[in-house]
Amino acid sequence: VSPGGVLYPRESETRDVRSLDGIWNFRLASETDPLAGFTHKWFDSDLAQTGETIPMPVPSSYNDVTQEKSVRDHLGLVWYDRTFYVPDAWREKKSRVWLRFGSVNYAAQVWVNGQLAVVHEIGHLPFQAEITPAVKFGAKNRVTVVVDNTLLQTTVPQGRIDSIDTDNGTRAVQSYTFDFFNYAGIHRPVHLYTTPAIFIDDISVNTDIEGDLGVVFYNISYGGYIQPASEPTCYVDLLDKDGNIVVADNGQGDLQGRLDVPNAKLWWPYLMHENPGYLYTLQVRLKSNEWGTEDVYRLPIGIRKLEWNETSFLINSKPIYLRGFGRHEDSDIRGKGLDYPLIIKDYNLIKWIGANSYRTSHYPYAEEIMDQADQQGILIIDECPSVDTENYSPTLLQKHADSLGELIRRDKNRPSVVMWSVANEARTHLTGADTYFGYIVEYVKSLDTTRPVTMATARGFSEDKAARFMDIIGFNRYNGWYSNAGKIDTIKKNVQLEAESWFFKFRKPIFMTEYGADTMPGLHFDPDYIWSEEYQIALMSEHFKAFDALREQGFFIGEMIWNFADFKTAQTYTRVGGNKKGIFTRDRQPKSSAHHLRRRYWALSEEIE
Ligand code: GCB
Repeated sequence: VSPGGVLYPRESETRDVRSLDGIWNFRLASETDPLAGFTHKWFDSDLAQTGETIPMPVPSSYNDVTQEKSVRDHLGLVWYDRTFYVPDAWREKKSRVWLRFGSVNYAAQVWVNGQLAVVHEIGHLPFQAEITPAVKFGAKNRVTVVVDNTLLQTTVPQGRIDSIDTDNGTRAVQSYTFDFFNYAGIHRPVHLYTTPAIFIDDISVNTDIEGDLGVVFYNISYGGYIQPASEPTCYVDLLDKDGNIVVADNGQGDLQGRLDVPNAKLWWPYLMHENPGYLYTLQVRLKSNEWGTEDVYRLPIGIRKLEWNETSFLINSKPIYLRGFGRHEDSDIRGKGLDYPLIIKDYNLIKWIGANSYRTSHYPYAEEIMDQADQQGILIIDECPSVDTENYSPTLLQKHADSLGELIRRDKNRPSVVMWSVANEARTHLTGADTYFGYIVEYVKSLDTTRPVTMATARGFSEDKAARFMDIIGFNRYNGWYSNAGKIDTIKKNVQLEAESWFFKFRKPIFMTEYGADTMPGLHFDPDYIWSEEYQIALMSEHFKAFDALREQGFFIGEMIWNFADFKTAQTYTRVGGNKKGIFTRDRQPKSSAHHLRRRYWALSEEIE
C-alpha cells in the first residue's frame, strides 16, 4: 500500500476541487505493436501525429460504448488523454496540486505533460499523486492514462491468458472463472484538487457509546511538513447535521484526541430508527504557525458501536438481522462506470423493498455509492476484489493484502461499513488456504479491530480451511439451482442443515450470503419450472422457510439474495445476455420476485425492529 491517505477530495476554504470528467480521447493499443504507445511516447507527443483517437466518456467502462467487438473484447492496453487548465491563482497561493482517480480497472500508468505521475494496480480502489512539479500554471496541461485489463494468476482478481486457434491464426484471449464481465477503463471520477503546502493527509475515527455519551476518537496525520519549522497543530470540532458546533475543540492542538458528545444522536440502520444514517461532521483544522497556513477538511462521521459474539451481531447493543442482497456495479452502456441517476435509483429500490444491507460483491464500490449508504443507513459488507481465489502464491498474497489495506484506508471511517469481506468463493479446500487466509485475517485485524471479518464461503464445511479465521461465516449455496435444479422440495432441509453444520463446527454467527435462481422476466410456467418468474418465487419461499426455522435457533443473522439486479457476464452457454438472478432487471424494473421479497423484508422489519 502506497504511503499516505486517500481522503476524498472535498472543497473547503483551503481546498479547490475540479472535475476532469467528461469526454476524453481514447485509442486501443496497436494490435501489431502493442507497446508502440511506450516506444513512440504517446504520453509525450502531439497525439495528432500518433494516430486517430475516438471520443470516450469518463467515468465509464469503454467496452459497451462503441459498435466494435474489438473494443468490447479488447485485451491489453488502451490509452486515454485530455487537456485541462491550471489556474495561475493556485501558484500564487503556493498550493499543492493533486490528481486523483476514483478507480481504473485493472492497472494504470498516468503522465502529466509527459512526466510519469503515478502507477497503480488493482481496480475499484482510488489512487492519487501530487503533480505540482509537473503542471504548467496559467496554461494548458495534458493528462495521459494507459490502462491494462489483463488478469493473471497473480492479479486480484485472478485470470488467465489462453491462446485460441482462429481462422486467422492464433489469438490471445482473457479467461476468468468469476461470473461478471471484466469491464475496464476509467470507471470513477477524476479530480484535480489543491491543498495548502502543509496539509491534512489522513483522518482515522473510531466511535463508542458510554451511556448517553457518544465518544469520538480521532487521529490526524499531516504531510508537507519540513523541519525545522515548528510542528503544525490541529483543532477538531464536531458539528451536527445542521452545522452547529456540538463539541468545540479543547484548544490543545493535538493530533489525537477524544470528543465526548452528550446525548449523542446515534447512527442507526434504515428502518430501525426514524432518522437512519445520522451523520455529524468532524471539522479538522491544521495550523502551521511558522508557515502561516491553514488546511480545513470536513469529514462526515456516524456514532455507532459494533459488537459480535458466538451467536449475534449487534449495532448500538441491538442484535441485527441482515436483509439484503449481493449486488454489482453494472448497467447498460456504461458497464461499471459511475452513474449518479443509477446510484440514487438503486438506493430508492433498496429502501422500497425494505432491505437494510448489501455486500459489495465482488469488489469495493465507488465512494459516491458508499456515501449514500452512510447517509441513508444501509449496512455494508465491504468486500475486496478477491474472487474465486486459488493458486496461492506469495505474490498473490501480497497483492490481496494490499487490496484490503487500500480498502480499509479508504472506508475505515464509514459508519455504514460493518464487516470486511476478505474474499468471495475462495478455493478454501486447496493446500495453503489455511496459512494464506490466516495471514490475510491477521493483516486486516492489524488495521482494524472494530469490525468483524467475514468471507462468502462456497466450499463445504468439512473441506474448508479458512472459515475458522472469520468472526462471522457467510455461505453461498444454490440449492434448487446448481444442485437439484427444479426440485424445490430439497431446499429447506439442505439450507438448514448447512447453516447448522457451520454453526456447530465453529460457534460463530452464520448468514447466507448468496442463494437464487436465474429468471427470465416475462417467462411464466405454472406449475413452476426453472427460469420462470414462478420458479424464482417458489425457490425463495423455500429458503424463507429455512431462514425462519434458523432464526429461531438464535445464531442465524441474515439472508442476502443473489442478486439485486441482472448483470453482464462473460459469454457462456449458461448465461442468456448475462446473469439473470436479479430480482430487478438490468434496467431496474421489478420481476415478480421483487414484490415477493418486498413483502418479506417489510414483514421482517416489523417483526424484529
Ligand atoms: C456464485 C458467485 C457469483 C455468481 C453466482 C451465480 O456463487 O459468487 O459471482 O454470479 O454464484 O449466479 O452463479
